[in-house]
Amino acid sequence: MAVRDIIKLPDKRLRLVSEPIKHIDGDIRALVDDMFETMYKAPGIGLAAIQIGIPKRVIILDLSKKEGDHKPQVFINAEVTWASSEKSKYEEGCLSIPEYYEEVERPAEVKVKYLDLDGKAHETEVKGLLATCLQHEIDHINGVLFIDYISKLKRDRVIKKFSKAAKKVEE
Ligand code: GNR
Ligand code: NI
Repeated sequence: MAVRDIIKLPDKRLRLVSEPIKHIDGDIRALVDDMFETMYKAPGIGLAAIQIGIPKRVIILDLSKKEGDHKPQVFINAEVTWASSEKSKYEEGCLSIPEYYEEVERPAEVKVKYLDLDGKAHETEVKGLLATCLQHEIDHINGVLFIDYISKLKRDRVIKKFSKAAKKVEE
């Protein structure tokens, strides 16, 4: 188990479309373990494998509120199969865009098809924070970021800020 580095804006790998998992083997289980360790340390409530530089369709979530009371969830090859026309707004953040928060409007309810870590198929209808987070993570595995839904002015501003910060580190 290991904490991995989380890649940040403007890293181009955040725009990759991640590859489906063909076999859930020991390598995938080890990846999931590292992802949980990385997410809990950050701390965050969700993580997609691409955020640690691995372009595979693996998502983890833990929406439990109390510290120490973990409710880990794993979604392999997740896809949205239905979205409500009703929308909901939530102030989102992203570990790959640290300390930046903006309100995002998304479908209030979605149906999501995925495999669990045993390779068993599920289809679940979700709403609330779970719906928001799952959509945020499924976007990651499709190369989409929450800033893609805000105004171009705000998006350009945040990209510029992170690009400057990255240049400073290079110097
Ligand atoms: O930790 C996270 N919090 C969060 C808050 C609102 C909407 C989405 C999220 S996901 C984020 C972790 C992350 O970047 N996952 O990709
Ligand atoms: Ni994110």
